[in-house]
Amino acid sequence: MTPPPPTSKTYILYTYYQSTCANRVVIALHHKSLPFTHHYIDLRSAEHETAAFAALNPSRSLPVLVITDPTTGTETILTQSVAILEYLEEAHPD
Ligand SMILES: N[C@@H](CCC(=O)N[C@@H](CS)C(=O)NCC(=O)O)C(=O)O
Repeated sequence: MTPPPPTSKTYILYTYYQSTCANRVVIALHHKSLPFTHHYIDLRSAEHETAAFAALNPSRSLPVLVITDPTTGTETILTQSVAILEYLEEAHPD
């Protein structure tokens, strides 16, 4: 098994198994061998409509990628699957 590329950043992906938009980000993270944590948001029970989730993404949609850089303590929240894919390609080019 190929070891993951060095990255100091941690990734949390807010996702749901029936979300095709979130699944394209899952595919990209696996393709780039980037470790990440799934945080499931149950679309069928409208968990994405809760105030807690709206605080994370006011558009109340998946996916959301939370990027934490432990060296600076900064946390970046990205939404929109294509924007997330662009970020991953720029941060971790093949
Ligand atoms: N253009 C957005 C679309 C996001 C989107 O519509 N996500 C769906 C899941 S695939 C969602 O969260 N739907 C819940 C809703 O809109 O109520 C993207 O590509 O990320």
